[in-house]
Amino acid sequence: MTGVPTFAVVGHPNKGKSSIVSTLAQDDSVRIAPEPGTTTECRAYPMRVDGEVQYVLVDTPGFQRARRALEWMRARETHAGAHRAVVEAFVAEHRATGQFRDECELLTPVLAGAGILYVADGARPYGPDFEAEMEILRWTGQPSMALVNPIGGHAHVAEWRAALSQYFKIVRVFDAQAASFETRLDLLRGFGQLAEEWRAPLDAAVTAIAEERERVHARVARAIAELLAEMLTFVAERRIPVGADSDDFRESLEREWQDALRAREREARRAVEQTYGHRVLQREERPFDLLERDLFSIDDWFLWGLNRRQLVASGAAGGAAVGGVIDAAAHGASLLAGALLGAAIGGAGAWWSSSRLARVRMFTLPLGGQLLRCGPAASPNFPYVVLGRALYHHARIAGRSHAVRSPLALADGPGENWIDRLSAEQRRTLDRAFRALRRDRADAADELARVLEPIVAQGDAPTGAAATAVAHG
Ligand SMILES: Nc1nc2c(ncn2[C@@H]2O[C@H](COP(=O)(O)OP(=O)(O)OP(=O)(O)O)[C@@H](O)[C@H]2O)c(=O)[nH]1
Ligand SMILES: [Mg+2]
Repeated sequence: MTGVPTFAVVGHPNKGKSSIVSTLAQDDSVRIAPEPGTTTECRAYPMRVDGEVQYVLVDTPGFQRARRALEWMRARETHAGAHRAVVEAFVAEHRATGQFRDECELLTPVLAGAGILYVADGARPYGPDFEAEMEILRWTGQPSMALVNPIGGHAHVAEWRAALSQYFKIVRVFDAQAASFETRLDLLRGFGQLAEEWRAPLDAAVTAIAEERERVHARVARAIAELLAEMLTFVAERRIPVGADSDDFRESLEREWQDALRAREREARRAVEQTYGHRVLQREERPFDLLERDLFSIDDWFLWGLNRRQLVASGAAGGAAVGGVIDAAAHGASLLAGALLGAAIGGAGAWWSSSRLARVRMFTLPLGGQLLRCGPAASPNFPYVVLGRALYHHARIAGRSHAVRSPLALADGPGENWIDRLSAEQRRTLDRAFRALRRDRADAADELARVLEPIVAQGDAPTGAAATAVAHG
């Protein structure tokens, strides 16, 4: 039991062993599937922080014939002190014959010194079948803990607790898919209690992982600040022949401009996902998925945390006219009413429709020809929409267990209005930073990243909207 603390996750087939490995190793490449027998070989997943291995989780196949295996062992049992030797003999003998393949495979890392994490499903009743598995594990003499994974509910958790506590000193309920970051750290501290020599390395691992999380927040804040910097300054340009009618090019240039911004937003999302170690994340392209709603669908803007009061406030601060659109959308009124209201407030409402988000202007080039330019985004609301979307996406990713295999999707809205959670000072600083970005001030993105860091961290709260995983079938 020296070296890096190593834990073998063992149990019956299809009880969420691989899911627990995936969550605790923060690795979404672990194979997880609804059918039993998905994992057929042991595989070690090291949890690294900054390249340093903190602990190792070993995924294993489930027990297939535990009762027969135990019968074999019992027949050769001489005295309790020899239990481990009998398990070793069992593996040595059957490795060669290929019998009890799964039992041999899963017992190998345990006999090599791994701690045991025995996984049970709290939604299914306890039965004597499991006793043979637990008995065999006890015979190995390795430090052990039981985890009840409430895969389909908590119906039998109490019953399992009672049974497991006869075999394991520590029994915990741990939901592989819904466990928050804090719950995971807490479980790791629990692993440290299994053996004296594991306590210090696991405490160190918890510290390292928590510090890493802060660095992740800083990286995400920086990624979002850079996204905003580009979104607020981006222009699309096209040279057009002298004498050509600019109207022939206007629409396609606007489309190009919008597509570029959409692509930039997608890129930033991928960067955030990677930062959290979600490498193979799938997406649901459903029309009602909020994350897939179009950036330029102004009807949806209120969903991103804007309400009329805030729009007016940010508009006033930005020195531009704003107001109606979001209010109209939120109340289901027509855009026309919004436009009129906006016009009444500020006089100018050039960006009510999505195509008017950015102005298209024509320039005559000194050496002949003309240049059509679209952008940059002029609406004072636009940075709040981009930021609202980015923070919402971040919260979904930060709260997502690496064991979840369903596509990233949402059933409900961001709910709480994130802007309301900001302090007045934060709002003022944001507004200042947005204006500085628009003026292309060199340090504006740095300043914004600094303001965003605590806001991003706030979005990673364990009880946030992100904690509710959406399961699809
Ligand atoms: N809802 C929910 N489903 C879970 C949870 N843990 C596992 N599952 C699902 O249960 C099924 C089996 O999960 P696995 O992690 O592959 O189970 P396993 O014990 O490794 O299975 P084998 O490798 O086949 O022995 C998968 O469809 C998982 O998505 C959980 O905490 N909540
Ligand atoms: Mg598995």
